[in-house]
Amino acid sequence: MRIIVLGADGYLGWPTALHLSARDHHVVAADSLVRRRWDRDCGTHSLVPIRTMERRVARWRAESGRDIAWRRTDVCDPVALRTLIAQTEPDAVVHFAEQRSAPYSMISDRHAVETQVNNVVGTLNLIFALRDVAPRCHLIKLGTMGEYGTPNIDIEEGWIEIEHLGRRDRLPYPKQAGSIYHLSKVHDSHNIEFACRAFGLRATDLNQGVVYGIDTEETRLHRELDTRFDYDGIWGTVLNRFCTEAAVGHPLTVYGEGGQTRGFLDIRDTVRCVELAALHPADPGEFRVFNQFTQQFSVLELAERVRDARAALDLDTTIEHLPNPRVEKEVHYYNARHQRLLDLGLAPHNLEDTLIDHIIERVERRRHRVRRELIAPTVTWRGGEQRFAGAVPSDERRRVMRLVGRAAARRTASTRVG
Ligand code: NAD
Ligand code: USQ
Repeated sequence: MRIIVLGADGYLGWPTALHLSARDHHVVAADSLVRRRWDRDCGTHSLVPIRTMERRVARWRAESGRDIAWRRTDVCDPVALRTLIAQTEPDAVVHFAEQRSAPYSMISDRHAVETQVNNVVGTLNLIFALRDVAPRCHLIKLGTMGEYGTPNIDIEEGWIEIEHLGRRDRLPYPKQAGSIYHLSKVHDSHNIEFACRAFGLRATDLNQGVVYGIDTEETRLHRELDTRFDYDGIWGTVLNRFCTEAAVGHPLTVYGEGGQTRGFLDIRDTVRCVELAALHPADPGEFRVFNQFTQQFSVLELAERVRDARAALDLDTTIEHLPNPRVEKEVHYYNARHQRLLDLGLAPHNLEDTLIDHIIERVERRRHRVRRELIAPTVTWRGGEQRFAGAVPSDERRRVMRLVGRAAARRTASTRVG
């Protein structure tokens, strides 16, 4: 198949491009490299050094004898995106190219707007480019389990049968996202579902859980093929953070009670899920949703898994319950279906202590690069991030942000009293 991977410089996009190329698909890798800029703006960095895209594809050619075509492209540039699609004539486009951090989207109004514009506009550009240039192409879109929130009923795969006042229908599953970022994914899903109905596009929305892991079969071939690994309070996801914290002797940072339950998957399963979706395309006009995760855990369970894996090696790890910087339920019901990718042949890598040990061991080799001051969460849902340089370009702005922060704190206090 001819497959475009959008967001190919990212944590998941790069290993996916390699995985598809290794299986003889013709891969075009595209990215605007904006994530490297966001890292500079936030003062964050990938723990594992990542090479330029030019270097990565050259190394892949040297190791595998296969070509990945690299095209620097911003999906928010409609002309560039159309040109890429017209020149490639893809069978599938895998769309990873979004701002994907919930804390980043909550730093300030500017970051909220930037997140939703980047994500929603990019996806709209893609929808219209496909309609006009490649209407039979299969759109494989990375969504998120966080679109559903944590309802007190079972979570279905995208659609739910509802009986209301004696009538029945199959309707999109209700969404209750937990951040401005997660909401951008809800808006994308609605826009894509409409495009399938209105334009006859074929799409698979992969509602993915939280990913963990540091490498895949292909990235292991050479250190120049490494993918990025985030551990800081803005970009790091929970299990990768806990493994980093354990590696440097930092307490594991459980937010609040830690009963927050989510779907999780190994990065090796991400790349396989995308391949399975590509090999089994949606029908024309079909908007298909797969819940892409393999196991559910609470945050506290994960911390305990990491602590126990360390204890087995006679190493002490402490768990610290921090005040939760987010607004989210800390104890709740959670049961989400995730059958459809298993039906297509996914053989999950369940979380093993050996994998936790492997991530920690890889981090330990880079422990000199861990900047401990980046570990604490700095963005709160109610008050944003007052210390963030990008959010405070002027003294006046700094003053306003301080006031906003204080007002949010007062509101929270009075809500508690009330
Ligand atoms: P990442 O930040 O590592 O990679 C995203 C890539 O997209 C970056 O390289 C960035 O430069 C690029 N990008 C962003 N906006 C772009 C634009 N306008 N044009 C071109 N390129 C652009 O993120 P990731 O962890 O690899 O996540 C990839 C996708 O998977 C995201 O859509 C994310 O929402 C989704 N997802 C990730 C996780 C996870 O745990 N990492 C879980 C569920 C869903
Ligand atoms: N958490 C902690 N301690 C930490 C970090 C996080 O307790 O040090 C908690 C959070 O409060 C939250 C849970 O762990 O309850 C998950 O947080 P996360 O940062 O690992 O994941 P999240 O913000 O939901 O976002 C990540 C990716 C995002 C993707 C999402 C999948 O960054 O792109 O969409 O996972 S899901 O969670 O299923 O929506």
